[in-house]
Amino acid sequence: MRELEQEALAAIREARDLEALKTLKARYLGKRGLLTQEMKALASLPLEERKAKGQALNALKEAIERALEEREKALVEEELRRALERERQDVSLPGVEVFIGGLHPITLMERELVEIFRSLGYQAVEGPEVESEFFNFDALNIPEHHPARDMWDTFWLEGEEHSLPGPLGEEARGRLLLRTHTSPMQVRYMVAHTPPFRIVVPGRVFRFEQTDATHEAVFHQLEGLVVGKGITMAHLKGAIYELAQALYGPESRVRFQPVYFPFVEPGAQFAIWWPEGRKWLELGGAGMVHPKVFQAVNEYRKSRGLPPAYQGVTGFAFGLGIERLAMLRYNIPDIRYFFGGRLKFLEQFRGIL
Ligand code: FA5
Repeated sequence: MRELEQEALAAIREARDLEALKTLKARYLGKRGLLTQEMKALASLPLEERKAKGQALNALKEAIERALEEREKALVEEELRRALERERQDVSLPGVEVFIGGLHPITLMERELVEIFRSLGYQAVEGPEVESEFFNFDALNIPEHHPARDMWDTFWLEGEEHSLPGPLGEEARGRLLLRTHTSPMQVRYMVAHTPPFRIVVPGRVFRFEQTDATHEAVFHQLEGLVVGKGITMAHLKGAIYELAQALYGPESRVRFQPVYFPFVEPGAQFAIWWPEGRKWLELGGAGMVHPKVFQAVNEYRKSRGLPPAYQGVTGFAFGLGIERLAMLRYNIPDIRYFFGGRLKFLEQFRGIL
């Protein structure tokens, strides 16, 4: 029996896991276990011997049970300790950077400009990038074969099968093209609305042009249009002045020089004084809406059964390039970076929202 005891206790102490412990329990205490068999054999012993051996066997059974219990507790604890070790997390480790996108610098600049004009009471609207010849040229007093069309080298769409909705949901007239400026939205907006109003139109425009560090075939403009009774050139200058102040602070100034655009009279090109760089930035064209544009709008409205609405009013319009301002704002030396599709460039604007 001593042997049995020693063997059992040693085996239990060395059991590697709960499974092994279970096997040992069956081996000693199970229905056909070693100890159980010894107990059964008691019946055949003489009384005195039976009593003494019975006590000893009971003591051994208790000892084995206790040993099993202890070992089980130890194994469970061990397993828990190992699990904790395995799943340990070091909260002091530096985090893994999560990629979040950012806004494109042109979008950032565009939003900044729109916000400036919104604060001056302008509403922002958008027009289609595929445009008809009528809105991009004819209605803006640039008829076919007019030399002024050469001011804008155009990407034309091929074929006759395309159709495009006009400002009133009707089919737009004329051949289709990629708009060469945001000015066609002047006509679209006027056809569908009545004055007075103040709008800005941000958007992408296209020109069939050789590119260089300051010229792209795809770029962005912000158009402005204000129409109402008694609107004058002074209001135009005031609007551009407010833009300059908002962009470059109280030291900034504005400059207007006469220039020809078919859809304004008088027409001007304007520049803003950039105090930090100590230079004039040529931003775009502007002027008073040409009577012929109002006339084209009235005629269009009439053909759709709408009253003229553009009589006895005046208006000013401007159109400026957004890339130029973004290049200064973000210190970008070449306009071709914007849409060159290089991640290294774009990643610099990560997280700027
Ligand atoms: C126009 O597009 C006129 N629609 C502006 C206008 C609107 C005049 C309303 C009067 C009334 P222009 O072609 O000059 O004008 O272009 C305006 C501005 O767009 C330019 O001053 C310049 O800042 C920018 N721009 C023109 N061509 C390019 C180009 N290839 N790449 C980048 N920016 C350009």
